[in-house]
Amino acid sequence: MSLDLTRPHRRYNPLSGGWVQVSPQRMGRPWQGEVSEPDPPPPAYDPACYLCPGNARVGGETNPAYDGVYVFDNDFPALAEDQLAEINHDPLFRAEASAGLCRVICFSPDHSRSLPELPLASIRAVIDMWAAQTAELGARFGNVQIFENKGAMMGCSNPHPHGQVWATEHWGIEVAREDQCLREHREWYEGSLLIDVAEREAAGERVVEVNDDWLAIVPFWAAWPFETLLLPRFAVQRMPQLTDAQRDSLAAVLKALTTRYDNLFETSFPYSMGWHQAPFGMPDIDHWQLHAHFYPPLLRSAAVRKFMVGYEMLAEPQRDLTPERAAAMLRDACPLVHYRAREREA
Ligand code: H2U
Ligand code: ZN
Repeated sequence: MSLDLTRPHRRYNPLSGGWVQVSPQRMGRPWQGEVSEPDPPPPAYDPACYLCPGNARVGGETNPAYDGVYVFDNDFPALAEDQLAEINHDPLFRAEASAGLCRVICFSPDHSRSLPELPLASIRAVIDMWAAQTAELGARFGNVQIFENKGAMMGCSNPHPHGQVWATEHWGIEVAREDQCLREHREWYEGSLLIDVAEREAAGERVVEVNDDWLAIVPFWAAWPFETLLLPRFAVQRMPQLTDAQRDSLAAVLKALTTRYDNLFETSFPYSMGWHQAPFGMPDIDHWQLHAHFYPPLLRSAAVRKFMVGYEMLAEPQRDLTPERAAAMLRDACPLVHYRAREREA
């Protein structure tokens, strides 16, 4: 007898070693998102924005009149470049120096357009910058963490389209866990975990977006309601390895996926997203596969979010909406016309 996935069950995350509690029986009622009035887009230029071209930043510097992607050193970096490699060995109060640097990546000079609203060429330019930052910082640091925090709900106060890159000597626990899981999968099953997942999922019920090179799925083990995993359908460990054609097809998938997100509840969909790629400084990276995670907090509408509290803080994540249902909802959302484009035309 096989496991009944319509009843409470747990799913294993082979990429993190964690589990998620799934409670589909709590999804009895029909699941229609409340539609709130769409938020008006911000202006294309905001004189008060510290990321707009020509404006002063809080740190005192002035942004140039940039017209593409613009990167600068974070004026309030979380890491210091010059920390000596000291370790505090106290068994109870252990600490070590953490060296690294933090940069801010403005995706576009246009304050009003988030990633899905940018033309494909601009998204491609962001991808090229991600790859260039990876190559440059990978020569000096162990982990190059590229990410985007989007929306006030995720603690991002500025709608100007931007992401960040933090490069650190150490890997960070999420990267270290993935490294171990990817390595173990190769040892136990021989294949590459994420290539195997992409092959098994490519025509399945958890697909959100797919083209010849890329696949976006709500993973079987997703913890957040509309969490997605963006996978290459070919072997690649790091972003700088991507060819021109693979970067173009990535831009297309990113645009379609984030357009679906925004159209789902007709809101600029908040999330934290970021790339995982092979850490630097180790010789053997065959078990690695480049991929991106999207972790959006929304559950049922532009205003109703999922809270990871209570049982989830103390035991493990839980969800009612199944990943299969979430993928179907994202597939039903339009990938082509952004809701704000309709508003702009009106
Ligand atoms: P968010 O992506 O979470 O919104 O963070 C924006 C970053 O921009 C944040 O790390 C930096 C903050 O330190 N920042 C500057 O470097 N200069 C500024 O003038 C304001 C914000
Ligand atoms: Zn701005």
